[in-house]
Amino acid sequence: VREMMDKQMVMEWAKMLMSYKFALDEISTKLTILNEELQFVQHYNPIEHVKTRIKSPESIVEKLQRKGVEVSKENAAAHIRDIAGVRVICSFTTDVYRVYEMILRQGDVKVIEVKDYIKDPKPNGYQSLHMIIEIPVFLSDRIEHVKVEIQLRTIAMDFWASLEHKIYYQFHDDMPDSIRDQLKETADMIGALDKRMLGLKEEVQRFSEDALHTTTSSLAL
Ligand code: 0O2
Repeated sequence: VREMMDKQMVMEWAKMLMSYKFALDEISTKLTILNEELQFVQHYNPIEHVKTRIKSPESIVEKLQRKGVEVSKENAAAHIRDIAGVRVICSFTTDVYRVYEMILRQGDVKVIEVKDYIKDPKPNGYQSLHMIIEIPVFLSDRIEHVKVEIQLRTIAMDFWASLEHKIYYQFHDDMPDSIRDQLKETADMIGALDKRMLGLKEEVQRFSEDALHTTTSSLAL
């Protein structure tokens, strides 16, 4: 790809990708603020960790060619919505939706599209909550509205998706049925595991609330 590009083009693409990097910085800061505020106020942090990535020029060009669109930075911005990607990993599904709601409430974030693969998993079993958002990036001479793809999922969903991604790259569309079936089975197990862990967390919470109640009642006596 770099051989295809002259010096001028490399500079222009680097400048474009810089805005995506700033958009990722903004989203990361927002998520850190929300997580730290909840930790401070409620002693609870819904986010386990956050990963960010910028698509390489090679992958952008490959995706444009796959879509049958002429390779240009204008087309990249118009046709590829995941140049900037954020993956938010939470402990429980309830946390995924909690973080999602908090992102929806951010005044400067415009939500372009939401795909809920937790409510409706993909046929292969893939689960995650996807959002395409747009955020303003304030540069020295202009404001750019930059799209970012946010993927929200639990640790268990992330574990499955990482392994499935590696297996998929080995076979592409020629995945043997037995492997495909086992991946779907393990995805169902991940769904059941997430439900069980949430139940366990709620049970632990009830124990702590009961203990607190007993302590306050005995203090009242
Ligand atoms: P990478 O390498 O992770 O970036 P679009 O990307 O918008 O053209 P689509 O189908 O509208 O395509 O997007 P969708 O369904 O929201 O999924 C986009 C991203 O979600 C993928 O990006 C993956 O990161 C993830 N994803 C979607 N389906 C699967 C799946 O079945 N398994 C796994 N492991 N991940 C999935 P990329 O660009 O494909 O890959």
